[in-house]
Amino acid sequence: MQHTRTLAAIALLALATASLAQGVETVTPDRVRANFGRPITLAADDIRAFPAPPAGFADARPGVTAARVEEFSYASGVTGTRRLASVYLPAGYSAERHYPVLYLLHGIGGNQDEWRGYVRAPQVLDNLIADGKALPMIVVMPNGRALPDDRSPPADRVFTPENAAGFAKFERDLLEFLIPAVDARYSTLADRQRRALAGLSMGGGQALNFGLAHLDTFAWVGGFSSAPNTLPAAELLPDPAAARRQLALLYLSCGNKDGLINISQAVHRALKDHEIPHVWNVDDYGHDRDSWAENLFHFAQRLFR
Ligand code: FER
Repeated sequence: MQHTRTLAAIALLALATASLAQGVETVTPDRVRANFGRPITLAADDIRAFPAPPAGFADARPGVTAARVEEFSYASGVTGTRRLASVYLPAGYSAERHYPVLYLLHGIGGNQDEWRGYVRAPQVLDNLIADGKALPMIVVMPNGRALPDDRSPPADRVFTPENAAGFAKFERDLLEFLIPAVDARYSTLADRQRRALAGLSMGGGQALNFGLAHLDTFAWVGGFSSAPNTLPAAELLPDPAAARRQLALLYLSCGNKDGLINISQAVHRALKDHEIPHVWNVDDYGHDRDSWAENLFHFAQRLFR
């Protein structure tokens, strides 16, 4: 009897841990397929908030000095390892000046190179900064999978509870280890008004979950095509008045051909219900890099103003 009860308790605990580990539900290939395949219902306000960026906005432009993107490593007490981040230092970076910092988080299969290589974030930012449309800023692109082995998994192991759990564990890694290490190494403006957190897909869910839970650390938060790791609205916004008071910018975007749009729609609707000002930009893409590059273009221009 005791034995049966103990086993039942262990099973329950294992279930609870597995679902808590990624915030909402256990990741399995079937669930993921179902999530991407959900029917898309668009509301009247699910529309573009801004005109599309000019052609070439994410290409290296003659005459625009490219930023330096360097590899940064830090000791993590979460994983017990040294972990890597790609750090964008804007053209003309000087230790005599201090810069605001954007933390930019990748998707479920990516790593610290996804924003740099796949999305071409450095080119987007170089062009905006050269044109005076974005303020010079440091952009930290970490590895958001806080596991001892944080390499991008092979294709057949991307959508597993183990991989997804690493993304939840990144909350403490970011707050307790990465941010202090960045502020120690670089010439940062180390206060909430000068610190932003944004991400794409799995990283969008992380940015919303961690950013809204730590408004004392981040005043600027962006979720692009946020994944089902995004917490339910009631958990994301336990204190709507505090969010209203403390957020400098909350930015949500998704493509109207992305099967995950219902996640962002639910957050947008809750924000509307609570009268929390935010940007809601729905473009014509699917779950694509084009949407992420364009939304970085729109988001970066509005940061730290
Ligand atoms: C899911 C579907 C997609 C999920 C995560 C994703 C947590 C992430 C996709 C991405 O990062 O591109 O059901 O569950």
